[in-house]
Amino acid sequence: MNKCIGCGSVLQSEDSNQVGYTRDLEKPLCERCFRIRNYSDYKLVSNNNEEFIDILNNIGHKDALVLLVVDLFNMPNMLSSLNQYLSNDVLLVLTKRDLLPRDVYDVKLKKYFADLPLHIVDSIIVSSIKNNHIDELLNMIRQYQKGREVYVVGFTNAGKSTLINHLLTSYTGEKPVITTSMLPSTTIGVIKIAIDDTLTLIDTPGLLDEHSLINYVSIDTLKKIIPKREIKPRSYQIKGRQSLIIDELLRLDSTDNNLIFFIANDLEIKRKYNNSDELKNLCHHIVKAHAYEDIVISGLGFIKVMKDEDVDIYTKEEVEVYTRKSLI
Ligand SMILES: Nc1nc2c(ncn2[C@@H]2O[C@H](COP(=O)(O)OP(=O)(O)OP(=O)(O)O)[C@@H](O)[C@H]2O)c(=O)[nH]1
Ligand SMILES: [Mg+2]
Repeated sequence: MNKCIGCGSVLQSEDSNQVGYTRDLEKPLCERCFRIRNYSDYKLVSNNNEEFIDILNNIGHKDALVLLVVDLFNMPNMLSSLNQYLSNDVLLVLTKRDLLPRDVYDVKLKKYFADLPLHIVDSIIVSSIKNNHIDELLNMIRQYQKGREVYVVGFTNAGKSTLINHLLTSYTGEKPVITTSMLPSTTIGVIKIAIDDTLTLIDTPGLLDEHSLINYVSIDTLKKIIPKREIKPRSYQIKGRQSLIIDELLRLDSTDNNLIFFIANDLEIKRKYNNSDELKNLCHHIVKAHAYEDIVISGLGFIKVMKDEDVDIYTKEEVEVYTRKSLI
């Protein structure tokens, strides 16, 4: 039973619509990985969380160190639910730091996660793309490993495989092995990557956040909503009643407030002063936001609210909209 070295799926040549498909079982990569790597041709696979949860439960029953990788820009609301599966020592790796404004204090970001109901031995803020704090991370892994296996877990798209590739290329000089992409469920099975004789990192498929917008948009839209550079916060002084509209994705109605949007720079925000019906066909949420809270639109970003207000939000039905204490 051969496995694809890029995504960890079991290679098969029977069904081109299933994961692991290849015409040539002797080749190391499945067709989907080959196409992502060579043509940036992304193919969405449908997945459910059952297998992922089995993997997490298995890890939870071992004396292993867990690196929990969290995307600082797009962290899921149900992060704390991971405590159902993981009783391990957890090293919290907050990644994609490059996407948040530089002037935010790292201490503040770390403090945000202080109450996570997991056995967190330490935490670190990194960026795989910008190579920030990767040496410190490796030192921490070695410090807390204590001869145990090291599993890299988290939600899909958090950047787990990118981080492992980065550690691999930095410390061994080898080429990246694991397939990465902006699509959910890129990694399908468990993949072991040896960094040296004493350290092997075990990549795992990410849990799906079924409430995230990334599951419900086309690949072209996905390219726009996933930020590639540091996000420039966009501030809107709302005088009277106004609507702010982002593509076909979101409408926000607010009165006399000050709102700061943290979304990808490529997304245009249109301001409307008249009471048009644009996007009112989308699912309506009345969000009770308090001053200095974020309204989070799962998968799209967040909006910091400066005054208490019941804000009207219209977005796709499947997408979760909620408030949290402000991250920034
Ligand atoms: N800006 C930025 N993007 C990153 C960083 N790390 C990963 N990414 C991007 O995040 C996306 C997802 O990365 P992956 O490494 O495939 O994520 P994953 O957690 O392995 O996802 P699954 O395999 O689906 O569970 C890719 O588009 C990466 O380029 C980072 O430090 N900064
Ligand atoms: Mg992956």
